[in-house]
Amino acid sequence: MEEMWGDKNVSLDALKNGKGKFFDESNFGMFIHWGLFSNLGGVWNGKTYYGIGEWIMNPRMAGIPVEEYKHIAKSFNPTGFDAKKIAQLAKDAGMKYIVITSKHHEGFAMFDSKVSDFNIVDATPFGRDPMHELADACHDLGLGFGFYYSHNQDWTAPGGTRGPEVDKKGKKTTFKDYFYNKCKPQVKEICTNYGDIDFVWFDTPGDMPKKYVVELADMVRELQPKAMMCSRVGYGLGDYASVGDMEVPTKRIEGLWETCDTNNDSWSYAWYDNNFKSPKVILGRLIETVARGGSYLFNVGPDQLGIVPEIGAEFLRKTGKWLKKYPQVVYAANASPWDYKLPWGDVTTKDNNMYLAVSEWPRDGKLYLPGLITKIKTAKILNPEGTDQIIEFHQGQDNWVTFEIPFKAPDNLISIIEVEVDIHNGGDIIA
Ligand code: H79
Repeated sequence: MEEMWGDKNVSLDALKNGKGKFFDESNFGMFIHWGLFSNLGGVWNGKTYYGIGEWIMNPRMAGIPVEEYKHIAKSFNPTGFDAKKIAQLAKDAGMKYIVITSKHHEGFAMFDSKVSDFNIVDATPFGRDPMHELADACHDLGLGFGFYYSHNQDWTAPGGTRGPEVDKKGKKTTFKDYFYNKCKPQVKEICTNYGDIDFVWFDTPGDMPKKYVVELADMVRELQPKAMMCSRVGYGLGDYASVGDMEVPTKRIEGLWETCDTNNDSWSYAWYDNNFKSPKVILGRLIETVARGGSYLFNVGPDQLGIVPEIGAEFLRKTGKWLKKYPQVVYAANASPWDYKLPWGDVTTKDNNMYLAVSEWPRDGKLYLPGLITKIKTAKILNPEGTDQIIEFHQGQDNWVTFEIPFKAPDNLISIIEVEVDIHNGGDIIA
């Protein structure tokens, strides 16, 4: 099956007509993978399966039969789920929006669905609609909110891609049955029952027939005209491009785009996975994404009780503390003049400033910038807790710039040098 990722040919309308403004300026959001698979946490019948946890049902992992998988719902009781706490975590991390899995490939609806009773309200002892609670919490904190919905794959619904081929009565089903009996009506539910939503995030369109993709996209447009739709809906539709899973592009990409990344090695919770990205790594990947012109959607995986693992949560709070010190480096910031990462870090721009985000602070007291044509006015190390430090620089004939910097890194995560240049002089900035 062909995965239609990295489809960069989406419409630029949302960039031009203002609909994409919030997305364009946010640059940092929270992705949440939470579903029935979270109740397993990577374990089936006492055996641990390593890999991405939300794929545990797949034959390449545990290969769980549909009826046995459905049975997992009976013990799914995430009483630790606290929507306000999760929304507050996103806010503390400096994230501007949340996108959560309303239905992943497993086919389990994490919302109150009248379309299929394989949902969190009807099939579990929990009996609450956590999507409603999270939508409200985001609204209260001024965060954007949206849903992930796997529209093509459905491993438990008859006719869904990689799903059962026959219905309960043994009658042969087709993708069309799944589309009209489940997919489209459920997407209608998530686009109707949760007020205005900001994102609709489809995934893995594969070889889903175009007519269904168009029909679905048209319905989303009609029901949620302000929602930003991700390009993984398929066929070049959508308002912004989504590059490959966990991919930080190495070259600039024009237009609105996002990369999704995760805080450890899985999207959904896996008990053994403590390989959490540190605040420095998160910030480095966020800044690199913004420097290539994109937005960074960073995932957490709440566990079987609905709780975000604490190590990852703590790393996110530390990330947010740094962003509070240097918000201008990320929010509404634009791409680097350089089309690539530099040896010591990366560059974002805003107004007439370039922000040199130095993660590998040079030990020899000199920091180089290659091929800068436009003249530098001032350069200073930002020190939000004290006085900014003006630094000396030399802009040579060959356009190389040398900054004289202190031997010790000013910030133990990523240090920021603000360089004022005449970005809008109409001429070239770099050689
Ligand atoms: O939701 C997350 C993933 O579950 C979803 N996209 C992100 C956002 C996704 N769908 N498909 N894929 C990712 C790629 C699937 C990779 C696989 Fe495998 C390779 C599936 C089977 C072979 C990984 C390795 C899972 C099982 C073995």
